[in-house]
Amino acid sequence: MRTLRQSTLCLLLDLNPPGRLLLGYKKAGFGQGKYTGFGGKVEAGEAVEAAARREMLEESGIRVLDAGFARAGSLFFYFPARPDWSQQVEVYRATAWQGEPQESDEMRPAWFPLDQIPYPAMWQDARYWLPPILAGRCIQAEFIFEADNETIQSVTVSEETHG
Ligand code: 6OG
Repeated sequence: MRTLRQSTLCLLLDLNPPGRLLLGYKKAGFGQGKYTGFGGKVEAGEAVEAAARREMLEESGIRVLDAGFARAGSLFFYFPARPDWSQQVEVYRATAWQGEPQESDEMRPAWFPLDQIPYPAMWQDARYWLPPILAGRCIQAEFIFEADNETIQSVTVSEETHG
């Protein structure tokens, strides 16, 4: 069995009340037409955290700062009908940064108030894992998709235990 492809997802949170989240409208490539966090493949020999920072900078022009940058959990996505889409995604939360969001070839950034997250325009998994992460929890979640590669067939979400 091959090991799962690893990728990253960075959630930039502006904690100034009332709080907002930066998402990107994906203009091309995997997940086109959806709002997602910023991220992508971990390169050979690259630390996962470094990949999360690099992808954030490449896709949004934002440089995340160490203060408030922390892992928020792991998501496992399985697409039985498209095994090449299956991946493990390491999620990071960032609350301090330099720069202004910039549109790139791949993404058009947009801020959303925390009570107006555009779930209908996101991958269907987001409504399961994003709320606990926005609430500050660290989670592990697993999603199996139907043959349409959109509908969720099964979900498990659990809080990560630290030890
Ligand atoms: P690359 O294809 O460039 O990464 N991603 C997913 N996000 C959600 N919410 N659901 C999924 O499956 C996802 N599969 C991947 C990880 C693409 C970016 O999209 C995220 C990366 O940030 C239903 O490796």
